[in-house]
Amino acid sequence: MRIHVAALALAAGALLVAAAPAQAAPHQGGLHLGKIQYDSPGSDTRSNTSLNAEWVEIHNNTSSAIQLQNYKLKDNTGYTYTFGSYRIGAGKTVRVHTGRGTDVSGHRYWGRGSYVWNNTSDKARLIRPSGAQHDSCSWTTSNNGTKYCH
Ligand SMILES: [Ca+2]
Repeated sequence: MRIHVAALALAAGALLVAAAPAQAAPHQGGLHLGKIQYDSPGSDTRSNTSLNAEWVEIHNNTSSAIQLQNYKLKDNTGYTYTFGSYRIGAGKTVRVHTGRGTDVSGHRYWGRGSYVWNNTSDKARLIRPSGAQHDSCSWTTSNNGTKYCH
């Protein structure tokens, strides 16, 4: 009888553990990779407009501003974008475009002359100034050009 009760308690515990991630699903929380438009719409002409339509968003889901200086974005090949001084406000998003442009609030420009994020499959990594990986997000062609990371 006792064993039976213990087994039930274990089963109930397992259910609780299984249920927990679903409640936290909408956002991973903290600072994280958000939406990624890895396939610039239309043909890949390498025009600056097309390059800038390829981007990665980083979302600050915390209740405080975060200084992103020396945070890095990195692809599978090892291409790296390093943030200069940029304070991302609480609940704010910054979009890092592949091409050239003038940095403004909410938009940073990598300054590349060619695409960085592979259309077939790739993985974006957000690296802390210490070099530790903070977040990552990968995709394949099945994501139809835009990946929503948590
Ligand atoms: Ca691309």
